[in-house]
Amino acid sequence: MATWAIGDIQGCFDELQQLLRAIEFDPAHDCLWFVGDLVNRGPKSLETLRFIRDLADTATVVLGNHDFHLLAVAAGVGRLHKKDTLQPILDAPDREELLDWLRFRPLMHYHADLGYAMVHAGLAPTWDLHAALGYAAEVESVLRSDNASEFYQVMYSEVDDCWSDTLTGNHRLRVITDYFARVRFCLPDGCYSVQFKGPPGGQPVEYLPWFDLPQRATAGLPIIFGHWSSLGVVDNSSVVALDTGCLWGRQLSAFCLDEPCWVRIQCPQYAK
Ligand SMILES: [Mn+2]
Repeated sequence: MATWAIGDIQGCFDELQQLLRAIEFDPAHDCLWFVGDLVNRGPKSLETLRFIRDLADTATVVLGNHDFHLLAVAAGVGRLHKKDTLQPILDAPDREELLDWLRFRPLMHYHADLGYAMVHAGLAPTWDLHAALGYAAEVESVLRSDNASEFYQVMYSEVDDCWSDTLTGNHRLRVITDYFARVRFCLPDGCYSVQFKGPPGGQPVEYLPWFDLPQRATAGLPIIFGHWSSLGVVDNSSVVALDTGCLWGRQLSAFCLDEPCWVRIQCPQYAK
């Protein structure tokens, strides 16, 4: 029995299967955690979504920004971008079952026995575990409600912002979602920017990776995350970065939570 966390798949279904063979995944005994962005940009988003949905309780998934984008497009709110590869899902006979399953996934997962939390992108530095799970639940309840479309309409505003517990309504939901599903860099006061997407070093000096902020309230809790494919390997007692850029021709990674170790496979077919 093992629990493995797996990086951003983004429709790279064949590489996921190769990785599962490499870790000798046994669905009868093992569990998989997925950091989100199951779909988009890669060639087999529909196959990926069906496969992970069919894993049922064997798989734990948190939502990433590409998963949110799929939900918004399917709801008629978001528009497909040139590089999106979501059309086969939108055309699938089982699309409603797949989308319903997806919108019931959480934004954050925490497992007390294993001692790990998982998010797609990051957390606000002032949130402790309890607060973060509560803020995630606020967005989750809207995604699962009839009001999800209103939220999708505000979700895309690519503006920098700051968490405050006084935020209300859709603004509050968007800021919460930005931390969980989009954040990379923050200022020392915890405000975030969604403008800088490269590796640390290319951002203005006053910005830090969210996990490096001093006095981060979750500093004692190991956090697994994806989203930041240009980050490079980060594996310390505090955070484990799992997006190792399969979609960009680098690697798809699995990290074993029981006795920390890595398995990676190469994705050379996507290098251009
Ligand atoms: Mn992402």
